[in-house]
Amino acid sequence: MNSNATPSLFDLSGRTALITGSSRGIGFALAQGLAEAGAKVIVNSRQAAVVEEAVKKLQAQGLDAVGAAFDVADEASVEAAFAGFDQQGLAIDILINNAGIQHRQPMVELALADWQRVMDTNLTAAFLVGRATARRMIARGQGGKIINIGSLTSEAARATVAPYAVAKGGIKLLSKAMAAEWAQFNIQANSIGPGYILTDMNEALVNNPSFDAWVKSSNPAQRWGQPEELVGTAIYLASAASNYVNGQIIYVDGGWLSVL
Ligand code: GCO
Repeated sequence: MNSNATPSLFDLSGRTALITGSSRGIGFALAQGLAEAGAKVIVNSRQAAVVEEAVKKLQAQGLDAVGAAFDVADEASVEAAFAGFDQQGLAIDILINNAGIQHRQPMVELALADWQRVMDTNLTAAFLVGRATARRMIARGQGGKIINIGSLTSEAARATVAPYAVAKGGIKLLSKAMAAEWAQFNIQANSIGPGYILTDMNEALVNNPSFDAWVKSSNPAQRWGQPEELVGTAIYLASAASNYVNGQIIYVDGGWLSVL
């Protein structure tokens, strides 16, 4: 491949990307990374104020960013948001289902409401937003990219995070289900499985010396990952470079799942 071909392969210019839960952490890093690769990015969170703050940060860097505050776990909120995109002429070419929450508690103590809240945000939301996105991609006849954010717990469970792990296991299979139904419409749906990443959600773990030591001794890189280290894989799965890749999960975990 000549050197002139590579930049267009990963270039996201002219594409519009919705990244759910992108006011901070992994979502914000992915929004920034896709914008730097040329995409127009739609920043999402439930709260308008944090969305606006994140959009301003990206715009201050000269990046093409707009905001959309809606609750990804609420069907009516999702449908209203997409009706708004339709009215604004915002056609989503790339969806990253990133929104997620964590709840750490032994199952025998876990309330059904907490189980349901995690499942609603970490799994059902990806279905709701994915469905709204795919309906429009299919209607437009141009296909597109869906990236669902999984976890190491898409592959193996850790005690006290059952609803999170079950949801993330579901995310892995949801990408495969999306591929099964939507590949014929030139939609590629894949997952990214981050390892232990330095984010607000994991602050309590980072600050726990024994947990911190466990993370560093459990992956051959012997360190936590940075949110920005997920951007390259996201650009790959969001770009023409992955047009024949579907239903896969790529673990960005320092080698954690590959070694005993
Ligand atoms: C936990 C963490 C993990 C990480 C990540 C690992 O409590 O174990 O929150 O769930 O966030 O998902 O891949």
